Amino acid sequence: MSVYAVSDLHGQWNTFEKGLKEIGFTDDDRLYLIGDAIDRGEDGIRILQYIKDHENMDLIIGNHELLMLTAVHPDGKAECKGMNSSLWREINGGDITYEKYEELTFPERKSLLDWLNTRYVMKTIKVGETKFCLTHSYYYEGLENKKYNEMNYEEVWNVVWNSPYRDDWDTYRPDIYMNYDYMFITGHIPVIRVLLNITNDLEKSNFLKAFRNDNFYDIDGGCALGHRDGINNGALFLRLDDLKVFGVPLV
Ligand SMILES: [Mn+2]
Repeated sequence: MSVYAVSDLHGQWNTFEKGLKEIGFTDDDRLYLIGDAIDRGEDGIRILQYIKDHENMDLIIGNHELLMLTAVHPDGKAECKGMNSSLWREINGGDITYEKYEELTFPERKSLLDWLNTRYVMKTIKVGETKFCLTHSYYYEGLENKKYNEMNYEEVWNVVWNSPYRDDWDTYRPDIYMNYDYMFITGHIPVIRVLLNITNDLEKSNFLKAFRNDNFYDIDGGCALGHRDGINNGALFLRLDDLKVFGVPLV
């Protein structure tokens, strides 16, 4: 049995499905999707449903799931008037996700929301001798292993939006976690963007590979960018048992 992590699939169902085949994923393995299953691409709801329906898969909340949960009606009605509805649908590519969500039956919507509300925001797991902290983006001591509905909005917001690798934000500090005992697995900022900040050279940045800095991994392969000429993006599956990375180009 192996444990895998992937992040930021952003509605790219075909790439997700291809990745599961390429890693040879079986019912004995485990998979964590570290946030941003939805938006920009069209099949985010399908990805969420698939993860929900598999006991050996789980989702960690990302900023796009936070946007959705604070945009749609909390009771599962087909209504999108929550505080983040325009931020979600107009700015962050949530329109296509809401369209698909609306097509679900009321019980399906309700059950999907109940499930999302009880997902973890930062999850710690031990694989072999290594302690991993799975978080969409940021780390706050003491917020490990809390579910979305056990945290307040600001706490969740800080974990899923702040980033040590976003050079235009106050939280930019790539060495911030080195004193912690975890191996951090995150997404949120496409690796190509992190590398461009460092190298300022597209040729040296344009690989479908994970980014590692000591005990910090970024496995956002840039599905959010979609198909773009000259950009090698896709999904990055990381096997936690041996830290092997499987790059799956966008289908
Ligand atoms: Mn994100």
